[in-house]
Amino acid sequence: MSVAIHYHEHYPVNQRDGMRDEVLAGFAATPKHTSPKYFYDARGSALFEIICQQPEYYPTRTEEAILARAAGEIAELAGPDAPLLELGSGASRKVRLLLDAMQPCRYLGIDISRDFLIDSTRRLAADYPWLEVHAACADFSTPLQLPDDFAKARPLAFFPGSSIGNFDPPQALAFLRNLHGLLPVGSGLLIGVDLIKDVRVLEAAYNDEAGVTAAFNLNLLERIRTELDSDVNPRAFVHHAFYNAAAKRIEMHLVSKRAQTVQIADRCFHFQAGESLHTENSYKYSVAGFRQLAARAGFGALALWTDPNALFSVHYLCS
Ligand code: AVJ
Repeated sequence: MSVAIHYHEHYPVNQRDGMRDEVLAGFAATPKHTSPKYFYDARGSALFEIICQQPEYYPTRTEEAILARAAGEIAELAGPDAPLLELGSGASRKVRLLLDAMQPCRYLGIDISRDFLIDSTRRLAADYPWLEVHAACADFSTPLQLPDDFAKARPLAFFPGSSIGNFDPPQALAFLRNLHGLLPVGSGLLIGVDLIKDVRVLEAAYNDEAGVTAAFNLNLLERIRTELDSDVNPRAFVHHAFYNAAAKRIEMHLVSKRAQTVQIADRCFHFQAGESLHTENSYKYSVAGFRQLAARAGFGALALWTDPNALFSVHYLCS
């Protein structure tokens, strides 16, 4: 059976040119860095789903347990007619808990990984025949736009998984302000935010025994090699992830095993032995710290849920 979804094209058409320019600029900078949004090609999105199942990676199962417990309350806060909007929908698994509780008429999934997005929203449409399913491919580092049906109807926006943690605090503020401007007064933002905790628990989550996070990190180089005409060899780098307590963030790096020169699109970049490419930040917040940030973007705090071990938080904010 083929199921119809409504697809909205938002992503700049020259996706690959954008990636090439950004990757070249990041490799030319000191220290070298890349944006975590480039992790999510088809293989990267699939690896991320496997990370979510690792015993050390507590955020996914903890957020799911919180949502399972809070879904009824969330549905009441959102009201009976709110369409549901999901930012960074990925495999669209967690949102099923909200769909079951809210039974909205319309759902819009937004994600940067287009083929993955289309697959998962098709599956959603097949499993929820009463639901009008929309999909839009978009990059959250540029201002978002919403289709009229959603922007005007006081939607509930759902931003799960602590994806907000990928932004540094000024970017997170800009993102929340943009969202606040898009959501009419009276609409809600349900957002999952990872909490500051014991450094051993944090570091284990980004250094799983099975090596899936390492493979996810190294896949970025494989993507650069195949999509950007590069000779970079992922095996010449090692995964390194640690908690930077002063900055309240997990940092992921790819460390060069030896001195080497990497070519990308006719440009050469030199790595010293032990030099790193900084590939991701994942910021952690206290409840109060995140509420402060949200307040500066114009959001009020309506409700909050955490788990018994205070690993993860889900905030219901109002616009
Ligand atoms: C999707 C950004 C929330 O920061 O935990 C998981 C990505 N990176 N393991 C996170 C990620 C390495 C994840 N976010």
